[in-house]
Amino acid sequence: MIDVLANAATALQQARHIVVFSGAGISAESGIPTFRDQLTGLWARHDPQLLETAKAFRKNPALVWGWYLWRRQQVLQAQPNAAHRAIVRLADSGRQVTVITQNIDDLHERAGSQGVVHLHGSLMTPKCFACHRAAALNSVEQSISEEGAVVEPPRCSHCNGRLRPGVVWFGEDLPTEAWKAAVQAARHCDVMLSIGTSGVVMPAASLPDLALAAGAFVIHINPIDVCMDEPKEMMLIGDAGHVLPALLERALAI
Ligand code: BJW
Ligand code: ZN
Repeated sequence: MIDVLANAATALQQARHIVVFSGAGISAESGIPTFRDQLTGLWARHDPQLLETAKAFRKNPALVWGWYLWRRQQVLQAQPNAAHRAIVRLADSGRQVTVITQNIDDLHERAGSQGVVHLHGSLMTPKCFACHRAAALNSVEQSISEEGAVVEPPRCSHCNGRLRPGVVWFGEDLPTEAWKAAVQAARHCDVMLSIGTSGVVMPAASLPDLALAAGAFVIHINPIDVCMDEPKEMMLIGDAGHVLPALLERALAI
């Protein structure tokens, strides 16, 4: 670990453009559950097929809307953690830092990161299921929701369709501009920090491959080994809230 940390610190020190590619694990220490962790992940207790697909929404919109209201409430009550904050210090050090997240929370933004690219949408931007128009958050029912609550979704002010969360479910395309920006950044970075993702969901999971193919270093931070064993990959085992600040301290004394 010490050698890998030293090598990762050197790569970071020499980088001009750094991409931070984050997944659910970066928000775990803020109290937001991941998806696939076996004991604590959302999908250990909830069937994603019943809650996180367009088919599920068509079948039971109130169950799905209630589920996302509850998750939004969890996020609103959470605070950015040491890893989110460390990324802001990294950007403040004068390097070009592009934050690409799979997460639908706003913890990067609340820590102070700017221009965050959301590949899987956001809990904060509902849209119409029928006409796809974005709906302002203040037009959306703000009621506090319990886990398992069933809440009828509000209606679109244009077409009276049901509002749905502005997130990307399986089988749906990623937002075009976000995906283009992510590919562009992955192809032009010197280092990608891939933090807290299991790397199984496509096409997001292909971004580290793109960065490696373009000659960048990819530094993974995760309590479990997610390395693909490519020559320019490095694996830092541990929680993001500990490992990332330690890495930045070593690389940049920040
Ligand atoms: C820590 C930590 C700590 C814990 N510190 N780390 C075959 C090939 C290519 C594609 C496909 C394919 N078969 C099917 C597909 C398509 C599909 C896909 O990829 N499926 C695979 C699962 C097989 N992809 C799609 O459908 C995507 N769209 C698409 O491809 O469009 C084109 C198309 C159209 C039509 C048909 C087919 C294709 C869309 C994907 C949308 C993903 N949506 C979700 C839900 C979002 C809304 C919501 O939150 O409810 O996005 S699924 C879920 O997974 C969520 C996440 O963003 C995403 C990734 O999860 P993530 O972040 O990696 O979390 P976990 O839980 O998996 O991992 C957490 C990690 O953190 C773990 O490693 C922990 O160890 C670690 N950790 N504590 C650091 N303290
Ligand atoms: Zn509408």
